[in-house]
Amino acid sequence: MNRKDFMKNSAILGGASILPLNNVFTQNVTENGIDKLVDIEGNFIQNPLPYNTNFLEPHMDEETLHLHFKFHHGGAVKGANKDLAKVKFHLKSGDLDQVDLWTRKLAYHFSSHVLHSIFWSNLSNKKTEPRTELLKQIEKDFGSFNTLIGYISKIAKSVEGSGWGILGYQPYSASLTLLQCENHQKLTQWGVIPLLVIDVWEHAYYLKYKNKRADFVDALLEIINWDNVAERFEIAKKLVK
Ligand code: MN3
Repeated sequence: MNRKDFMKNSAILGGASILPLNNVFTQNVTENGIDKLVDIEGNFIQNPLPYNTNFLEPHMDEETLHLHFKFHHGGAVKGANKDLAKVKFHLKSGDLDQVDLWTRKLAYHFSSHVLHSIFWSNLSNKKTEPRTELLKQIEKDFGSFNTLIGYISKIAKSVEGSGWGILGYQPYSASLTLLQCENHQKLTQWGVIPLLVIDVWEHAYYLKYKNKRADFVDALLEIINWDNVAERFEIAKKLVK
């Protein structure tokens, strides 16, 4: 991102214009302030990782990050494009026999694309903590930052099967809320905008952490980029104004 684009995005972020130029999220925001996940023709696109594949060592090993980004996230993007093409094909042909199948697949693949795109930007290689407006909202909705950490940790570790622990902004109640998402698309609340997502599919940790999902979640919670979560919180509030 060049300086001009950065200033444009910073203007959208309002008070967040003091963010450093190398902030990982500012590389991927659009003029609307949310992640750009489609090209000009509406095809789903995967943005490059905002860091090298060894950036999250030792918390997330390089091989896992490479495989996860390229094949799991990348596969979801390919899948979503195929699903959308199939939906359009069936709508055009007028034969709707298969359209329910591709609609379900699109919900699964595109939700995976959204969550993975947020996930990469949520991580850092150093310890940070929420400040200012985000911290105030956390204290209002959960009591304290420590309580939130305990809550999201429990939610993420105890997902049944594959899924995500998610902190989101719920515009209908103007509050933060947690979701224990199964697969990529189940157990949501309508309207929630994800701010922080923790991938607990086995592909996210099995090479390094084996069966110890809880150890992986504990390690990830040490490297959350709370500045990124705070940016997402500010954008979420602006989007629904
Ligand atoms: Mn994953």
